[in-house]
Order: sequence, then structure tokens, then C-alpha cells
Amino acid sequence: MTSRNMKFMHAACVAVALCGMGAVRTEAAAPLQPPLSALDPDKDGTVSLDEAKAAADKKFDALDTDHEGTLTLTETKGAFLKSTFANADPDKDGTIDKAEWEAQVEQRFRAADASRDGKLDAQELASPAGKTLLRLLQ
Ligand SMILES: [Ca+2]
Ligand SMILES: [Ca+2]
Ligand SMILES: [Ca+2]
Repeated sequence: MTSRNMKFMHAACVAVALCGMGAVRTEAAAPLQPPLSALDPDKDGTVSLDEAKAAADKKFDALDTDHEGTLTLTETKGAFLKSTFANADPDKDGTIDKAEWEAQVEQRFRAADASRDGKLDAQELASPAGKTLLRLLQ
């Protein structure tokens, strides 16, 4: 083998190695960009159900301006429509309490988790179901 061929082989090996590394890198979730990164305190590039619930808890408290522990349809500020509100209020008292709110987060989270791995990546969060969930988190 001539030294020129050796050089070529070496270049090819480097290219393959780099491609290999690239493939590994795309397997890990890319870091979430702001404002989504605020939903990912452990910075693993995905939002777990626990992270979603923590964000939803904060949002609930922010929306509950009269601190009664319940939200009326008006207080949810667009997180629910009149049509979805009834569904989220199984005890039919006309308000959503924290347990009902969390049940909705869980339901919307599962609907958005297309890969069924218990985590939402940027792509899943950008889906229509993901956006529906984000209304309860942001
Ligand atoms: Ca995370
Ligand atoms: Ca209720
Ligand atoms: Ca997922």
C-alpha cells in the first residue's frame, strides 16, 4: 500500500468515527430551548411527568389568584375551553381543584408521549397534544 493510500484510509476511518459519534449524539435528546428548558430542571433534554407536575403546580398557584385552591373556567385563562372544562371537573362543582388539575396533566402528558417512554422530548412537546399539555405548564 502506498503512503497516499494509507492517508486515504486514515481519512476514511476518521470520517466513519465522526459519523459514528454523530449517531450516538442524536440518540440523546437535544437540550430543550427556552422557554421549554424551564420545564427541565435536571437538564436531560426531556420533561418527565414529575417535572410536568411540578410546573403545573406552580401554574395552578399562579392562576389561583384568590387562593381558594380552586380554579373557575375564567381563572384557567385559556388552559381549558368550556367544552374541555366539564371533562376536567368530574365532581361537577364548577371548579378545578389541584387533584383535578393534576389528573388533567397526567392525561395530557400520556397523550403527548408518542414514544411511550415516560418522557417528552422537544418533538413531542411541539405536537398538538404536547401543546395542549403546555397550556397547563406555562
Ligand atoms: Ca428532565
Ligand atoms: Ca371540581
Ligand atoms: Ca416520549
